[in-house]
Amino acid sequence: LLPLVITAVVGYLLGALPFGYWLAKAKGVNIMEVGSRNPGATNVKRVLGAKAGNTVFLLDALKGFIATAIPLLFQLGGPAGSSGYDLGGVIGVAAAVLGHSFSCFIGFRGGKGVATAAGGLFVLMPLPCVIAGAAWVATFFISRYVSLASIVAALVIATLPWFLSFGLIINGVATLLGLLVIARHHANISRLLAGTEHRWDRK
Ligand code: NKO
Repeated sequence: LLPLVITAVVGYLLGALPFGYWLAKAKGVNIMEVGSRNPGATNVKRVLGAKAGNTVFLLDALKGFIATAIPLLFQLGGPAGSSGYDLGGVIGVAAAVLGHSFSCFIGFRGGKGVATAAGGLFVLMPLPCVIAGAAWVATFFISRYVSLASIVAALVIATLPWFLSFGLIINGVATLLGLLVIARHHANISRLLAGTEHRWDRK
C-alpha cells in the first residue's frame, strides 16, 4: 500500500506545480486575473503569446506523463503483466489532474486538467488519447472554440475506453477524469450556451 500512497502524494505535488501561473508571473502577469482567468495553456497563449502557451502545454502534459510513467516503470502497482499492475499509473494520473486543478501552491485553485490528463492518459491508453486528440483538432478547426474542443475530447476519453479492452479501474478513472475536465469547463459551457464564448481568431 505504501508505494501507492507515495504515488498519490508525489502525483498530486507534480500536478500541483502551476507552470502557467509561474510563467505568467515571471512576465509580470497574474494569469488568474486576465483573459479567462485560467492558468492553462490556452489562456497563457491568449494573453502572452504562442511560445509561452506552447511551453505551458508541454510542461503541464509532461507532469501528467511523469506522474503516470514513473509508478508504471517501477511497477508500484505490481509486476507488469499481473492483473492490476496499471494501478500505480492510474493513481498517478488521477492525483496529477487533481493536483493541477486544486493546487496547494495557488490556494487550491488551478486549471481545467486537459493537458495534464492528456499527458498521463497517453501512457495508459495511447489509442483513445490519439483519437481524443484528433477529435480535439477537428472540433477546434470547425468551431474555433478551444473549450468545446476540450469538452469533445473529454467525452471521447470518458466513453471510448469502455469499447476497448482495458480494465475496469482504468476505464472508471478515465471516465471520472473526462467528467472532471468537463465540470471544470462549467463557465465555458455557460458562455457557449449564451453565445459569448471567446472564439480563437485566425492569426
Ligand atoms: O482559457 O477557458 P480557456 O478558454 O488550456 O481554456 C479552455 C481550455 C483549457 O485547457 C487548456 C489546455 C489546452 C490543451 C490543448 C491541447 C489539446 C490536445 C488535446 C489532447 C486530447 C486528450 C484528451 C484528454 C481530455 C481528458 O479547454
